[in-house]
Amino acid sequence: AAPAATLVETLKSDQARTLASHQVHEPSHYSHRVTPFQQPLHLTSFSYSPTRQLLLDSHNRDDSLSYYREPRLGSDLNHGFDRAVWRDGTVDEGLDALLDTLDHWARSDPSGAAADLLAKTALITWRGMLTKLMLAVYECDNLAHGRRADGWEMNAMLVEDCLYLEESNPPAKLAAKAESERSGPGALPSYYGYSFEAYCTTSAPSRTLSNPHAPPPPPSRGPDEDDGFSVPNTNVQWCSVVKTSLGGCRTIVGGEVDCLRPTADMTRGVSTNDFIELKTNLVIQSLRDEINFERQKLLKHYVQSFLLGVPTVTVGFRTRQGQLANLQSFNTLDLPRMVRGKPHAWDPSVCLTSAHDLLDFIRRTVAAAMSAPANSSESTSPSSPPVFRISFSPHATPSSGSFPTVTI
Ligand code: 0WD
Ligand code: CA
Repeated sequence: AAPAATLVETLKSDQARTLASHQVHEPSHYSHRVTPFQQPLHLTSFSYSPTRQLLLDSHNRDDSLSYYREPRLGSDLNHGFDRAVWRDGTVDEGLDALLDTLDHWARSDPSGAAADLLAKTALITWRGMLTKLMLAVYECDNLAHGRRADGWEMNAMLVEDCLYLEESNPPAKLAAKAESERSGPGALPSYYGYSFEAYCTTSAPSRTLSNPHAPPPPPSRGPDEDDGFSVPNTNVQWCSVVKTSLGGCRTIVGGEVDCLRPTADMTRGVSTNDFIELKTNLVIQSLRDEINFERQKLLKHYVQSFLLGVPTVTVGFRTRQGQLANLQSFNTLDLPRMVRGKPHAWDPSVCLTSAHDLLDFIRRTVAAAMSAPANSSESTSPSSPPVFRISFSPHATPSSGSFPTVTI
């Protein structure tokens, strides 16, 4: 059976009411259409402080920004594990930081151009949500090939023709996730990612605003010789807010950026050209590892980075025990060519076209439900628009028949 995905119900009434389902087809179904995607343009930024305070004023919004420095091979990614500070994962932050930032950004622009841009925007969301929409087609493909496949749930709101999408995080789900991230068997591997970031970044490049052409900071020599390693605090984040357009749909996306190239010149403003995404991966030891890396990891890294205009993905390959064994940088836009023609190839235009179809389905279904006369009889207060739950299951579900779907 063809794989697919379904959107569902309003959350206002507690009973789930399925509004419509949308099948996600096999990748080849989408390969004959091209969906344009506009190069993302950085609009503004915000930081989360070490205590998870939201910083969005012009004097502090870049406080958590950091710069790349070359880590020393052999670095021990276990370093600092016992002292790390972990964000409170049980708090559902929703879209608050993004919306507060946009509000502040628009109010700080006396020309009104920022407010005009917001008024014309048709979609506002986190980059992570668009990543999920773009990868759904390949999750179905994973399932069709007997591999592990992930589903997801989001909330959608339509306000003045702008669609807002956030992750659906019921308290029980957040609590379980937070618990397993910190104390489960995945806690250490997840720490390795944060530790790698700490080895690769520095908050204070040797270049300053008054001396923008000083050489980049020296490479880190590891914690034993160098205190440049600052113990990870997962509260700290720097996020870029960009504008783009997906298949003609004007979109604003917020996403976390790990660091900037050391040559970035902030006096000229922020450019996505300087963004670097950091990843860790187990060292590749077999053909099977290599295929898995190219089919699963590079696809995810590509989509995630592409959506924010991040041109470089730097992967730290580590041993099971957490020693940094190797380092490799990829040009994001070269990644599709690396897998083209291989049996496990993936196609970015398939991701874009299937995501565009999904967004179109979500918007149409939500708009129809909101204009339906039946809706006015429900206890929806006029001041708060209804929230719709979107579920994607790559697996067959009773409501979707024999194939997987996205349901509202
Ligand atoms: O469930 C939530 N409420 C989520 C919130 C899920 C994912 C992200 N977020 C928040 C982030 O904290 C940030 O403020 O949304 C904002 C933007 O995030 P994004 O760039 O859209 O997130 P995504 O692309 O999914 O992930 C980027 C990074 C991850 O790095 P890796 O290299 O693993 O992709 O965001 C981090 C993580 O370091 N991250 C999170 N940070 C805070 N809360 C979360 C999370 N739940 N999940 C991933
Ligand atoms: Ca990262």
